[in-house]
Amino acid sequence: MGFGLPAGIGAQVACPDETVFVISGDGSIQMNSQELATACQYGIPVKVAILNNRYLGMVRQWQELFFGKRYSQSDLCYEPDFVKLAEAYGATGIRVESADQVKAALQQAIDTPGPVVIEFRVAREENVFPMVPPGGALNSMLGR
Ligand SMILES: Cc1ncc(C[n+]2csc(CCOP(=O)(O)OP(=O)(O)O)c2C)c(N)n1
Ligand SMILES: [Mg+2]
Repeated sequence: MGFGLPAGIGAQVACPDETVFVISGDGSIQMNSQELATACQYGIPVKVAILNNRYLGMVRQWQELFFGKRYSQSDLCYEPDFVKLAEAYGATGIRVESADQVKAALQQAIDTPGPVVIEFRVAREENVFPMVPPGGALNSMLGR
């Protein structure tokens, strides 16, 4: 968590002729979102796609499946407005709220010079599989 944006900035500097996308969760991007300042300061046109479920989703999924849905410290419903956050740094912010907006938003990000943040609002409680239960070995993996 937090590695994506600085790594994407580095990749974009190393490959100035490529389009570089960072794909990040909403929790993860907040661990280094201040690096949008670096991208803006040095004109590094990295594109950031945030998959925003307003949870530390991996933690929430464990709490749902193994701890009786007792959500603790995983609810991120008090988050910044990521479009405004991007704009506050001088980047471009785009919000996607439905599947039919995805393609146009990606094209807009590619066509826009400079750093761009796209916030994809996704289903809050979608799960990700396969996963290994707490204390389990790989042969007890769920959702294979
Ligand atoms: C620095 C760091 N802290 C904690 C973790 C443990 N961890 C793994 S995924 C996760 C939640 C990630 O939340 P988010 O970025 O919103 O992605 P989501 O799972 O919701 O898609 C956490 C806390 C980690 N991998 N790295
Ligand atoms: Mg999340």
